[in-house]
Amino acid sequence: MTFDILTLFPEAVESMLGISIIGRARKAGLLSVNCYQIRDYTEDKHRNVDDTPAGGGMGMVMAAQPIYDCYRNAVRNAPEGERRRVIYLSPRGRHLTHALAAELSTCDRLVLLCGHYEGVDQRVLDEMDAEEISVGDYVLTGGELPACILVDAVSRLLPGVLADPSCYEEESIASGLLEYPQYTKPAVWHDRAVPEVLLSGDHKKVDAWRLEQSLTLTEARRPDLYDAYMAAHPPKPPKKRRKKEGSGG
Ligand code: 9D3
Repeated sequence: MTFDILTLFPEAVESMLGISIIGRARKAGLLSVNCYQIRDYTEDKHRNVDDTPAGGGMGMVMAAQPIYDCYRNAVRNAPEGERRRVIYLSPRGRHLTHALAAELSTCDRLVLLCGHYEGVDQRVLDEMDAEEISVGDYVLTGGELPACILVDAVSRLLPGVLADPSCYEEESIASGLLEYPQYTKPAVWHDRAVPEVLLSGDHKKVDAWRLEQSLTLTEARRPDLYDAYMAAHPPKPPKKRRKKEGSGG
């Protein structure tokens, strides 16, 4: 998977994606991140990338030309027929979810455009056939943090990036439930004991406790997830069932 990130702050994006699991995966060649400085593609003598909005109003709008030339350069040597999506990180986009991250993880290349100022000239979004993705309903100052979030969420789903693949099969959001509480040593800290069942060595009991904790937490905090989970995991029918005799009643 290759991520091409078009931004006015390539150093910020590069440093964020150079560390920890993603940094290691890049060094291992499991994915590539290429950051492009949009300002390098201006034809303006002052290297401006923005201009006043057509029709008037507040703020500035990023001009089409530098973004488009930057984009063309990024995909210049891309193989014909690769699975590619162009994404503009935008507060008016479709929300990023685990399901969308999983879908994006099947692509060969994701081109990510980070906006700044009040927005981007609509014509370049149309020309690149960009889809818009948001990371939630709050207002940020630019698309760089959202781009890093997207790269992080997608990359950890790529083969080999996580040490233990069961991490993403059993994990909370992917399973539809919030995660149960975790503990480590010591067994007592500040008068607070690790729940006894976790020290019992009885894996069946531990699993049952964790599921129950997940269900309780999810019901309290995320009734939306809880209802969806219950709809997808109906309680097991009773074992002994008599043969149906008509519709009953
Ligand atoms: C004047 C109206 N503003 C929209 C509420 C314009 C505007 C504000 C902030 C346009 C862009 C931005 C910067 N935000 C992003 O680039 C962004 C974002 C976000 O602010 N919230 C959630 N997801 C995203 S993805 C990109």
